Amino acid sequence: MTAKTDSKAWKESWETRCREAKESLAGHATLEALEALRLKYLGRKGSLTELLKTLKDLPLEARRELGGPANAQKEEILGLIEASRGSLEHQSREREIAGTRLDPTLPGVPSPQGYRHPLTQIIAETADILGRLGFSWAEGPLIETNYYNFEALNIPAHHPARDMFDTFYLKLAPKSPEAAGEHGNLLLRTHTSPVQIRRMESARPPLRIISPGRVFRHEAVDATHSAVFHQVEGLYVDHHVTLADLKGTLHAFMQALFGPKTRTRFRPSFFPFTEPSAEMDVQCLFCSGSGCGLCKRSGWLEILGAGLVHPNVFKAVDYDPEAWSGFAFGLGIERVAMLRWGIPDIRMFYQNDIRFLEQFP
Ligand code: FA5
Repeated sequence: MTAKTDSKAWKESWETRCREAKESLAGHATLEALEALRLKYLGRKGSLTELLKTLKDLPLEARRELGGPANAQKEEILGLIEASRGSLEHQSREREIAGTRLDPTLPGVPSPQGYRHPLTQIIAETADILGRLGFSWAEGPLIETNYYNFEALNIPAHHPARDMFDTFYLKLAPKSPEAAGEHGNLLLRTHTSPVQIRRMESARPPLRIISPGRVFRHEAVDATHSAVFHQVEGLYVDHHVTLADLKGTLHAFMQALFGPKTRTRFRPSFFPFTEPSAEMDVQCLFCSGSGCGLCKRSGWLEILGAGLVHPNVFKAVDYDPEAWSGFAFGLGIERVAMLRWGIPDIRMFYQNDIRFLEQFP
């Protein structure tokens, strides 16, 4: 046999097998049958694969002539197989869906739900109540300067009143030459009262603000004291603001927070930035005032400090103390939450125990 007849025979054989493969492809009905066809023709030992391997034995000219079209036909058949596979898989999925009965009345799979932290809830509630009384939200930095935390609030350096606040001082490198003046002068704010100064510096009276936030004190932790806790500051400045305005506002605030039957009392106290100053206690809800461990047998729990803004504070922000008067208060958020829900120990708020947090949906 000549090389020419060899090539011709190869070509005929190839075309016959390709035709056969295409015809069989048209008749198959299942994915298994399709796979069997693929193996029969184009598997490692498939008839087309085997024949293609013999192409190399043909003369160069025949290889050139037949190689390209043969590979193109092989790719075409592979393409047809893949298209059939796609359509068979689609049909099989459709059959599966059609055969499944969907019951929309079955209960869903419950997904775990998070809750707002009890302290966040109390802050939102105080903002809501005081918002209705005309107070708007203000914020200040947690890292403060001596000036805002103490001096502008009428607590000069070396004044014994600084002992009221056990302070965390910071040693930070100044960020810029302008900030260098503050170097060694920074601290974690011990109360939210510095926001009073910041706000009065940037706005003219009358004004009415609340400022909730975190405060820090270097003090021993026990059931009612924490080194990190939250306060809500309130400040009202206008003409002719009196102690009666303060009492009336706090009374309305406490009734809204704890309910109309709640008993509160106003005690004289001392804060350098208010004159006169007072503290407010709420009757202990654990023992109804008869005395227990939480209220230290007194029947009352202190929740806020307050008073009329001291004239020196007005002078520090360039408000005329003859023309303006005001009241301010600072409420302990943890104490409110403890009273509200009967929580016996302040440390529970910070332990992130899910069994505790789940109780405040
Ligand atoms: C102050 O911090 C004043 N800045 C409040 C104030 C504001 C007075 C404006 C006058 C005018 P005092 O240190 O008493 O005051 O704290 C206020 C409230 O924060 C307390 O009544 C108490 O409810 C809460 N509190 C104080 N220390 C702690 C603590 N260690 N842990 C939890 N709550 C605390």
